[in-house]
Amino acid sequence: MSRAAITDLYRIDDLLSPDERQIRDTVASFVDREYLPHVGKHFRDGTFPTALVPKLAELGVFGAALKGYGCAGLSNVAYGLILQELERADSGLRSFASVQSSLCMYPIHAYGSEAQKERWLPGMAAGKLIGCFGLTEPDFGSDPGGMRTVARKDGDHYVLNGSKLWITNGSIADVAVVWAKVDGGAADSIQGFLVEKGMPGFTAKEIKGKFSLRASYTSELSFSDVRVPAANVLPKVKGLKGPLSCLNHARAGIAFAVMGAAVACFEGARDYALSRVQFGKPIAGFQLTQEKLADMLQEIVKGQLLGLRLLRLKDEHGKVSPEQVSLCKRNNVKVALDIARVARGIYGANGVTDEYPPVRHMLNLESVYTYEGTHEVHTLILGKAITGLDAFGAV
Ligand code: TGC
Ligand code: FAD
Repeated sequence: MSRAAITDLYRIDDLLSPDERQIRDTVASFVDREYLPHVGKHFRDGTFPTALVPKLAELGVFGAALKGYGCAGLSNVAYGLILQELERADSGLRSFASVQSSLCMYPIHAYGSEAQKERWLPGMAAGKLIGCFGLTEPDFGSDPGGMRTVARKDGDHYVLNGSKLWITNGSIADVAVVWAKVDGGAADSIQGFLVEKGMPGFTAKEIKGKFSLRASYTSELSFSDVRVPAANVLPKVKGLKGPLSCLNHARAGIAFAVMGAAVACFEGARDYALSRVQFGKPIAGFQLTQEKLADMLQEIVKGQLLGLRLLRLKDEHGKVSPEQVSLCKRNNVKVALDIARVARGIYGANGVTDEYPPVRHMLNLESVYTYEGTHEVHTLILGKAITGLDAFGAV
């Protein structure tokens, strides 16, 4: 059986349309050719491959599932397949695409004025403008409703003060979708502001020292009396459901995407185990190694089917529920992380170097386990859906 055939043991390919297979294969070839030979150096140097952005745009990657404004208008399944191929290379590349598409273009598309859509979306789809999404703050991560960033109305402007932390793409973004409480209100006053690079009082500083997602820029955003025109407020949504609905969109793609990292680790470990000889035979011939490979493949097949079903539901119904998303994000990120760890072990000492991919994927997936709702947050979202009881807060 060929390598591709064993990875797709359940012929999940047959469940995809010809168009979906074609875009998946196009992005896969691009990643193999343009990024895999260089990803190790980017990870080691802590740099993001900005030169790939316009090329990815040409393939229709950014805002792929959005309609109009220069976006490709593909299915959510196609979008998920694209993300999976980017993730197979590195979660950093996939994070860039997730944030650009689901967390910046999506809110502008769903909640923006016509003028905002015309101004930002075509440039973002073309990869000429970069976006980021500022929700998390130093003291409010899992509990964003407590945020302290505030916007005070002042004539035809809002005056923004506060800070956001751990913001992907922050230091390279042309526009930041920043969520803030308006006029000292509660969580139901939260609105989205399009803060533009260069606005006086707005700074974005890269966070150094990450051992995870090194080939991705993560930043701290600060706002000190930033005067944002009222025309830059997203007019069609108010309250915490604004940012959370964007997360729903992003999490669904990520939940499917992480299977790309799992596939990279599985295929790499299988190849390595077939070629590495100890005690006179390939380590793939030992039963203990075979059990590891069997467990990996089993979880990949299950995760692929789960992710595909989630995105098909999204295509069929136009949306998916938070608990449907949580189940898939919670399962697939955990199994991808487990697979990366086991693959790392199969490579022995070689597995701790960046010459082979598993340790890079393993480190990246630690961030994915935490961002877009931690594993525990998704457990509690499911727990609430199952029992009707909210286990999040103090009350
Ligand atoms: P709660 O009272 O439950 O809800 C407030 C309002 O929001 C609605 N809602 C949702 N709407 C759409 N999608 C969802 N997933 C939603 N979840 C809740 C809800 O119906 C309600 O609406 P309304 O009309 O009644 O006002 O809010 P809560 O304060 O109890 O919080 C719930 C909780 C903990 C689940 C939520 O805050 C949460 O998900 N926390 C995790 C925060 C998080 O995921 N942050 C991610 C930041 S962005 C990021 O990580 C990007 S990583 C880079 C990359 O993607 O590559
Ligand atoms: P905390 O919320 O402080 O959680 C710490 C621990 O406590 C976790 O294990 C958590 O699960 C647990 N915990 C919290 N509450 C509960 C509870 N009720 N019950 C049980 N356990 C609980 N944010 C953005 O807004 N935009 C971005 O672009 C972005 N990009 C990121 C990129 C990277 C590389 C990383 C690492 C993070 C990024 N984030 C971004 C932030 C991310 O969303 C947050 O880190 C995440 O929401 C968790 O918040 P926290 O780190 O403050 O952890």
